[in-house]
Amino acid sequence: MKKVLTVQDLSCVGKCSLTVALPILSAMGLSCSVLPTAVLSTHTAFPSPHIRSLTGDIGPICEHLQSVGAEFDGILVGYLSDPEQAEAVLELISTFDCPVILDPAMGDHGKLYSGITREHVDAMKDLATLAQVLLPNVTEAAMLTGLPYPEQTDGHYLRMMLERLCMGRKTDTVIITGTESSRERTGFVGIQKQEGMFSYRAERRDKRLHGTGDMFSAVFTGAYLLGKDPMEAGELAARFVEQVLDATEEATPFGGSFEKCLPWLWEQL
Ligand code: PXL
Repeated sequence: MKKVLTVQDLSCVGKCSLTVALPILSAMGLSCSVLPTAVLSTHTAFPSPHIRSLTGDIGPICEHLQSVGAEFDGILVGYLSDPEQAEAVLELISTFDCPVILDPAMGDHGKLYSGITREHVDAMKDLATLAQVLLPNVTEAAMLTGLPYPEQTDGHYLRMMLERLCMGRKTDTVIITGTESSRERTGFVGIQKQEGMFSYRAERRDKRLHGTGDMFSAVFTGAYLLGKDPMEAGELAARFVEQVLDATEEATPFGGSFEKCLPWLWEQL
């Protein structure tokens, strides 16, 4: 069984981060361990969540995991609640020598999430150089490259972003998600260092749902660690998100009905 560790927040209500990654990775047949970066009453799209950052706990947790002989085939890193956590995560990455998939969860639709600072963006840039796979949305790709956020994403601009993001010391693959090619079509564009560019397009759903980026990165990580190539893993992740959007009657901050789509996901593997 493939073993994965996922490092991101635990939001009690409002499905995102660990509350979607753990069930998705388990349903895909991976053995999934978790390291919460923070505990929040809700994700930050709800007003004034209670937040307990676990920055000081990441190091001791990591040391103990190492002392009991824990090993992983991959690490999925998602939302961090403060920039100091990036340093603790860098330590963790060097302790467990395995591929890192980074979803640099910092913002969407051209804006940073509430509570995310410029220092946070800089810390995420450092972390990005050590990841094998980067899964930013268009907003996060703009933050990481320092390029302006494009209201309209044209192919040349996305290619420039991909090439810049792929320059990290360890980076092999970058996928930029939520690349709307027209009012009707959305998808992703990717690059793999040796293989070149790839892309995926599908009909755009008229719903904005919180946590779909986290679902994408969880499905991608599961498929990638099970041996699918980045294009196949990305396509499965995108199709899963489409299923979730279709299965969710009302798009609220409480999150999508991804649970209904887990049997479908299992059938695809
Ligand atoms: O889905 C990204 C995400 C994850 N975790 C927390 C968030 C957000 C986005 O707002 O607030 C706590």
